[in-house]
Amino acid sequence: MMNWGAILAPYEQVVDELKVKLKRMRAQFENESRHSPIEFITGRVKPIPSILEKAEKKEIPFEYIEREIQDIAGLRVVCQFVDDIYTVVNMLRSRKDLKIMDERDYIKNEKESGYRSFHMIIEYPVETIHGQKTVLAEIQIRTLAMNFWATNEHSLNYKYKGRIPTAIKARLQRAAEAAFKLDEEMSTIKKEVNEAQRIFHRK
Ligand code: 0O2
Ligand code: 0O2
Repeated sequence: MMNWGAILAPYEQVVDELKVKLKRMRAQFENESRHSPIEFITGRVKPIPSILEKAEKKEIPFEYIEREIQDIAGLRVVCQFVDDIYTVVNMLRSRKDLKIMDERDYIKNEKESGYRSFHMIIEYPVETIHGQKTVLAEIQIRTLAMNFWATNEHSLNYKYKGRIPTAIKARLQRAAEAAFKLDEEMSTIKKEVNEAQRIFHRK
C-alpha cells in the first residue's frame, strides 16, 4: 500500500506556507495604501485520483510522479489587471525563498482552448522532521476575467470528460475573446479604479 499521506504532506506544507507568504504581500501593499497587484490567493493539493489520472495519461511511471507532475502543489494568484500579473511575476522572480524552474506565458501565447494565465513552476524547500525536502509547485497567475473563463471551461471539460461539443467550444472561444476585451478595457481605466480604491481603503 502506498503511503499517500506521507508523500503528500510536504506538498500540503508548500501550499500552506506560500498562501501565508502571498497573503502577506497583499497585506503589505494595503498597509502602505498602495494598489495591491494581488486580489486573492487560492491553493490546493491535487487530489490523488487526479494525480494518478494525469500520470496514466502522460505515461509517467510511478517513481517519476513527483518529478514529472509539477502541479501536485498548486497556488493561484488572482489579479485585477493584466499589468498586475507581471508585477507579481517580477516579485516572485526576485524572491530568495524559492527557485523558478520554468515559466509559461499563456497570456502572450494563448492556448488553443482560449485559456490565458501565467504559469510558474517553482522549487521550494520545506523543513520536515526528517530534514529538508525540496518539492515542485505550480503558481498560476491570472486576472479575475481569465479566472472566470478558466473556471467555467474547467467545469465544462469535467462534465464532457474533455470532449466539449463543437457548438459549446465555439461559445467558449467567443467568451475568451470577451474576457480578453474586458481585461483590455479595464486596463485603460486602471488609474481611476486604483485611486477610487485607495480612497475607499483609507476610510
Ligand atoms: P481572505 O479574506 O481572502 O483572506 P484559506 O485556507 O482560508 O486561506 P481555503 O479554505 O483553501 O482558504 O479557501 P479557497 O476556496 O482556496 O479560497 C481562498 C480564498 O479566495 C478565500 O478567501 C475566498 O474567499 C477567496 N476567493 C475566492 N473567490 C474569490 C473572488 O472571486 N473574489 C475574491 N475577492 N476572493 C475570492 P480566504 O482565504 O478565506 O480569506
Ligand atoms: P487541474 O484539474 O486544473 O489540476 P502540457 O501537457 O505540458 O502542456 P501541463 O504539464 O499539464 O501541460 O501544464 P500546463 O498546460 O502548463 O498547465 C496545466 C494546468 O493549467 C492545468 O492543470 C489547468 O489547471 C491549467 N490549464 C491549462 N490549460 C487549460 C485550459 O485550456 N483550460 C483550463 N480551464 N485550464 C487549463 P491540470 O492538471 O490539467 O488540471
